[in-house]
Amino acid sequence: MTHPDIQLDICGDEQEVAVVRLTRGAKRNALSDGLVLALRNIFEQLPATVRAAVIDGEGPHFCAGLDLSELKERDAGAGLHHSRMWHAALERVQYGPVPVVAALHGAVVGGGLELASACHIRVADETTFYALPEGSRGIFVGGGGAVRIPRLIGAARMTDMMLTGRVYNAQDGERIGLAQYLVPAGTAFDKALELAKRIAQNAPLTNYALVHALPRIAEQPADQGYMTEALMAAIAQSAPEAKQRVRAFLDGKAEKVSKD
Ligand code: 1HE
Repeated sequence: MTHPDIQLDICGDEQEVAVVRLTRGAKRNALSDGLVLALRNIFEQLPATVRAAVIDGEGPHFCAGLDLSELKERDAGAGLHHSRMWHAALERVQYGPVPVVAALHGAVVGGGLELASACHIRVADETTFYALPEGSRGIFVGGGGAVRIPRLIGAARMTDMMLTGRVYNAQDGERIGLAQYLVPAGTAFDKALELAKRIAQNAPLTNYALVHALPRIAEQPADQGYMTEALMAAIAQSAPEAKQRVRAFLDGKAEKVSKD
């Protein structure tokens, strides 16, 4: 199922990086229902060669959130299903087959911030700003933001953003944890692609552990978390690839950790 407002490109020497681009710049990449479903579909059907993905937005803004022109009178049941449709799509991003890097610029607002929060790494350029205008539109987050955003910045900051309409700029966004990387204007995509190519070189089982095990371990009570960690560690280190990588280091053939 293709959709005119989203594009998938596969790149890298081994077709290892998927670039998913929102292409609805004229509407600030506002997420219509069809676009949300198409996003889900893309993450459900990534080619087997893909080891990492980048999400990017065309035009001056990453994403203006929910397509407000579709926000019709919904009864409670329809509203519930609409929100659950977003959850299903963003769940495929967060718990899909590969780590996902968001390349942020301009507005990252409402559902756009919810989408960015479902990604594993956020790279923001200096034009980026973050807001949750749901409060001023008389609605609430519905795309998983109430779960994911407090885990990035804490419930108190999210409450402030929604109660007061506070907008965080790129510098402050990086400081409070909305993005892990802050880069010069116009370079977020290049940096995100560089990181995705680097991530794609990791052992697949390590990436799997980071996408699927780590967030669950972080939610577990400590004694269960330690046990899940031990099981995941044992599985990861049993992979032939892990043994080869450790051997390469011991033989002086692998990259050392360097601060430069
Ligand atoms: C839209 C949308 C949209 C722009 N739905 N059409 N999100 C918001 O409340 C954010 C609303 N948008 C904005 O505040 C601004 O558009 C921006 C700061 C993102 C960008 O400003 P600007 O000056 O570059 O663009 P613009 O002139 O406001 O918008 C260009 C066009 O995009 C215009 O349409 P046009 O036909 O007049 O050209 C806008 O109407 C259209 N547009 N944003 C529909 N969001 C799962 S629940 C999630 C809940 C939410 O996400 S609520 C927050 C919604």
